Amino acid sequence: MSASYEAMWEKLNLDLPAHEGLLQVLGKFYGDIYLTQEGRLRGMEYLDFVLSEVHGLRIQELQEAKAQGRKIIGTFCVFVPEEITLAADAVQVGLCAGAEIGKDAAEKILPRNTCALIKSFVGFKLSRLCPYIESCDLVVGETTCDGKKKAYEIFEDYAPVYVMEVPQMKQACDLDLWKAEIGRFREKIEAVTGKKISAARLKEAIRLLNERRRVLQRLNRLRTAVPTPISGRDVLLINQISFYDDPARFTAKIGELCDELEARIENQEGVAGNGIPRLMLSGCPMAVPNWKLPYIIESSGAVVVGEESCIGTRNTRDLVDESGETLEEMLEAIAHRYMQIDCACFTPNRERLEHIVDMARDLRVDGVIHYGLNFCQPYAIEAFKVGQGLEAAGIPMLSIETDYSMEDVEQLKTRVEAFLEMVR
Ligand code: BJ8
Repeated sequence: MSASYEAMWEKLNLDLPAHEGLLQVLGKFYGDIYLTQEGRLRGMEYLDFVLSEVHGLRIQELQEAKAQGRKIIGTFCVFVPEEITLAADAVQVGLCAGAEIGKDAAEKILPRNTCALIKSFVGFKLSRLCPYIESCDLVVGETTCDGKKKAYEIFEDYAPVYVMEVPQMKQACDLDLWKAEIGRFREKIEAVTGKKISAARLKEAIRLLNERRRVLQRLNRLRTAVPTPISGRDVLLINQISFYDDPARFTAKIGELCDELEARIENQEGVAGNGIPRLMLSGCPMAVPNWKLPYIIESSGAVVVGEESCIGTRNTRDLVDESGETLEEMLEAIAHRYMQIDCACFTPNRERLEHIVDMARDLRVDGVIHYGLNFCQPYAIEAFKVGQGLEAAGIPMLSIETDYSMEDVEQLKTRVEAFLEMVR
C-alpha cells in the first residue's frame, strides 16, 4: 500500500507501526488465499484492487466526502437501514471485523468468552488500527444479541455511539416498535448530517440499494449452475466489499462480473469439476478478512456455492417495495423489508429454517456447514433446529464452531474432510 497514505493515517491517529504490520499480514494472507486460485474471473481484478486499497483509496474517498460536508456512519448489523443514511447524503460503512489482531486489548475490557466478531471491532478501536472507525461521525449499534448490546455501552466511551432497538419477536406490536425506531433513527441521522430527508432522495436511495441487492441476487442465481462458475471465496469477498464500497460503482462492477459468469456457464466452464461436492455455509457472518473456513473447505476438494449469512443472502434476499411516493409510505416499506431479516436473535425464527432448506435445494448442494463463532449463543443454539430441518430434507449438515485464530485449522480440515467423505 502506498506510503502517500501515511499522512492520512497519521491524521486519523492510527498506530502507524502496528497498522503497517497489519497490512503486511493482510497482504500475505490475501495472496495465499485468493491469488493462488486458478482460472479466476477477469472481473475479480476490481475486487482485488478494492481489497488492496481497503485502508488506502477508499479511506481517501471517505475523507474527501467529509471535506465536502458529508458524514460517515459506521454500522455492525444489517438491521441499520442504509436507505436513510444515504438519503441524508451520508456514507454508511460496515465496521464488523474479522481479524484477531486487537484481541488482547479487547480482552482487557470485555470477558474472554465474548464472540470474536465483537472482540475484533472493540480491539481494532482500542488498538487504533481501523481507519473506518476513526473516520466515523457516528457509530450505530443495535439491540440484537446480548454481547453486542452490552459491548456498545463500553464502546461509547471511545466513539460516538447511537443504538437502535431491534425487537426480538415479529408480532404486530414488534413491527410498531420497529417503525418507531426507524423514525427515531431518521431524526438522529438528520440531526447528525444537518440535512432533511426528502421523499425524492429517499426514493433514489431505495432504488440504488435495491439495485445492489438485485445484482447480488443475480450473482447467487448464477451459482446454481453445475459446474459452479465462481469460487465461494470470491463471492464471500464480493459480499464483504459490498459493505464499504460505493454502492453505484460496486453494482456496476458486479454486473460486469455476472456477464462474464454467464459466458462461462454457456461454455460449461466452472471453477470445480462436476463431481466436486457443493457445499453451502449457514450461520454467523464472516467479516473481512475472515476467509478461514471457505479456504479450508475449498482447499479440501469442495466448493462453496452459497452463504446463508448476513454477509451473504440474508442481506440481499429481500428488496424494499419501490412503489411508495410519500415519505411515510417509503419509511413503512423500509420497516417491512428489514423486519424480514431472519437473524437468530429473533424468537421464534422458523422462517430461517425454511430459507436454509429452500436455498440448499435451489443450489443443489451436497451438504451444509453450519458456522458459529465461539460464544455466539443465538446461532449455536439455533444450529440444532437447522440440523433437524436439513435432516428431514435429506441434506447432511456439519456444525462447526470456531474463532479467528489459526490454531484449529488442522482440526477443522480433518472434520471438513471427514464430512466430504460422507457426502460423496
Ligand atoms: S442481523 S447475524 S449482523 S446481529 S456472531 S455479534 S450474533 S454473538 S453478528 Fe449479526 Fe445483525 Fe443478526 Fe446479522 Fe452476536 Fe453472534 Fe457475535 Fe453476531
